[in-house]
Amino acid sequence: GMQCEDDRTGIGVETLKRAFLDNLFYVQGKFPALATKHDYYMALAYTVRDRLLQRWVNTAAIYTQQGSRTVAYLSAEFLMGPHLGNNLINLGIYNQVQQAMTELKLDLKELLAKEEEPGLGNGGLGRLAACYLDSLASLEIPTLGYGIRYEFGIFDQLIRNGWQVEKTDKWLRYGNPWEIARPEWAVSVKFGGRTEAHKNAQGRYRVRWIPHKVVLGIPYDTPILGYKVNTANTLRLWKAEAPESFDFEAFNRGNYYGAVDQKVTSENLTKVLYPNDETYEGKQLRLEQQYFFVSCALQDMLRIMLRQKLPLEQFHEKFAVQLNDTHPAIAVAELMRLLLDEHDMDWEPAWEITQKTFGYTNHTLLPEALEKWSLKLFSSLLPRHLEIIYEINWRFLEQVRHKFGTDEGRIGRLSLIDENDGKFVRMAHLACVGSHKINGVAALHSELLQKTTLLDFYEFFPEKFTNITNGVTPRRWIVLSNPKLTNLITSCIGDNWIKHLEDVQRIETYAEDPGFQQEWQQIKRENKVNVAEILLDRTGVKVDPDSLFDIQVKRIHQYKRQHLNILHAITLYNQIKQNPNLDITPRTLIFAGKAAPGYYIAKLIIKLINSVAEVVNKDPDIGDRLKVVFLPDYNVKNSQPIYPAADLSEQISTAGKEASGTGNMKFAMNGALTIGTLDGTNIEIRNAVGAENFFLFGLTTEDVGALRLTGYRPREYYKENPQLKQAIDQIASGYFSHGDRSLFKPLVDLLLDKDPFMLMADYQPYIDCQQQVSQTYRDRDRWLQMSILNTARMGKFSSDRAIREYCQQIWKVQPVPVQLAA
Ligand code: 26W
Repeated sequence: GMQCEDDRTGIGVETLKRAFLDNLFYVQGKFPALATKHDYYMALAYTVRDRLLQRWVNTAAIYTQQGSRTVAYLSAEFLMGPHLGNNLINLGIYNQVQQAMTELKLDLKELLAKEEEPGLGNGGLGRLAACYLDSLASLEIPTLGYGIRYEFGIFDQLIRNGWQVEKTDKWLRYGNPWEIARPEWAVSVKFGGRTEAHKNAQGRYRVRWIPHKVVLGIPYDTPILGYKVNTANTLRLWKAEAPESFDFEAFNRGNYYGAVDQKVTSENLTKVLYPNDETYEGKQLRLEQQYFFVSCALQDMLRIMLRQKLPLEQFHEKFAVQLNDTHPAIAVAELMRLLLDEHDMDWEPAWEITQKTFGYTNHTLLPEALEKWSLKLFSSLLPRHLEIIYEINWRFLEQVRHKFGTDEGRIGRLSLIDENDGKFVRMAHLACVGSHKINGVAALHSELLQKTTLLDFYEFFPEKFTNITNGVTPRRWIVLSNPKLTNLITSCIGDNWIKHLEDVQRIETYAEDPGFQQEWQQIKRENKVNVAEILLDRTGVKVDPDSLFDIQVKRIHQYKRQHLNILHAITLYNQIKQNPNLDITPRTLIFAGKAAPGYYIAKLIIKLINSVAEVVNKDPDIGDRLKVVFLPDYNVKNSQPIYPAADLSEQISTAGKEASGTGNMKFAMNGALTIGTLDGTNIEIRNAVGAENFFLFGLTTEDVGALRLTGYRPREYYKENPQLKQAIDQIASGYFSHGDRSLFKPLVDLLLDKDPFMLMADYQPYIDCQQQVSQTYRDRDRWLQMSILNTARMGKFSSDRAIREYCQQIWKVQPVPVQLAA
């Protein structure tokens, strides 16, 4: 009846209260006297989910009716972050829900904090996928995100005695109200075994794959609502299960324990996210995960086509499939296999469809990140795919010979098979050959791809290459994270900027307005007080909200140079110690980020940060002039208050190493000034905000290359620079490690002998630039004007702009507006 419908869709405060109490009773099985905070969170989540479902079902109905062209975004990682707050923003009901909770004597903030975030990603690449899903829905583009439903996402980080300790992330422990299992759409995925030839009905040779094992893929769907539209797209994540028939009946008759064993092995497939960032490991399970979700996704797309009665020859017209790095690149061979072996297509049309279907985004130039699989492993797991890859390679190299003649050097460099040192399948090469477009994620990165890593491919098919500079969603990274700044901006220029971030430029006229500056400063201060409370609560360190908040938050990696930042901290410390009355600009240095569990030097850098923090923070000579804090367990939830509280954003990677960076955008949008190198998107941010509003330092990519060639001698910088020498000597002598000289020796030796990321060369320019930062911060009006101009000029870095470019340049897909059925 009417009453029931209204309770599940209505957005008035009274309706929301009634619906919330109804869900508490009928879903959680609790009445208020017995309910925990978590019960209240669940009741609210289900109340919000009801409102999403109305839009989700309508969206699905319209896409099915219209047979809409659809983007399929294939990614091994989706770092979504908490759903509740974001859904409240996108539904436009944040304020009503806040009031409803207040009237029920509950605190919305506390309930939001109860959500366990789905940390199904490592860092930049996974979070980019999440921002892109938000923008795709907000731009009303039909989209399916396909990935893996890891039972354990990225580990939780504890800090014990200054060291990182990893704990498994049990995010599903208390249930996940945002997903709906769809076992009716399960698919089978084969592994191992052998192939054999047979003839089809027309007497043509075909190949049959007789697998060693079969695993079931069960899809779990999460609705992805756009901002103030009715579009709710789907994130479809696959869980591996043992097929009942396979293990319990035929295969293991009479062997109950063997059968259970089989089940455990199958379910291990989607058990855990690999926590490596930017370092490839040739682990069998990782290749199994990649093939599993890719096969599930492509079979799902074929099912959708068959249901919509579309001929498979139109696959590339129905779906634009994007490969998020090479992790899903096996899709090129799998689509070929499905079309050839399972749908009886011939090679030429299947190959044309395949190339027209895929686009490939590259996210890294680091050689240690490029995926390659040994032929031994590959052939034992995916024997049919290896045959297909050989055939693709043979035909491709024929074309290369046709264009360039027999240039064996070039052919060896382009081959899908690496034969330099053992034999490997090169996944980036498979992705390049199997796609019609290849893009980098920032202007510099795309240029370097064409000039270095993918030069031979660029020379062979230059028309495939393009750049699409990354972006982030202003809904999560401004509206949800920084409500106070959102209100100030909206009170000046209305709220159109939330959908069209270019419009935020209109606040430029207030950049020198004293009243506006005053409010801007007040908001930044309140955001800093908030983070000061979090730091006190999580680390016990008390910081001064009036000090300059200097923040570096990101995965810990040598190329990102957190240790350069620490050398600056030590330098400031020494300057104060040498001159106890020194009138310096007080600073709080905040660090956060996880190290890959097997990355020894990164873990040592965490220990160094905490060791320096311990000495600096308890030294009475230092007082409030310098504090160093490491905030444990950096994740999406913990990061949201951080960006709005920053005065200074540290983006100090060695030039040429950071493909794009996206944290750099989140900081600048929230009014932080950047100290950074000419790397990744820093370059474009600086061009947008103006060179006079950006603190630039350091070697350029060209300088780095030239210095390497002429022979880089890091120890010379150390010998010739007394401040640098003092800092390094202190680390080496045990000054920060209770006299232990061995602790940091590996790091010190690395810096003085090899210094692969050129900290020694960039040290003095960095220190000088930081001095400029300190000077500028003392000029309050100047700093505020710079801060306002940074926010005002960041419009380009909305993921909406990036997604519009993908739609036009790569996917050729149009919006499909959704109306709600009455
Ligand atoms: C196979 C091991 C492995 C795992 C993850 C290699 C590489 C990765 C990712 C590609 C690492 C990653 O997240 N790269 C980051 O992608 C962001 C989004 O484009 C960029 O902003 C970052 O600069 C880039 O480091």
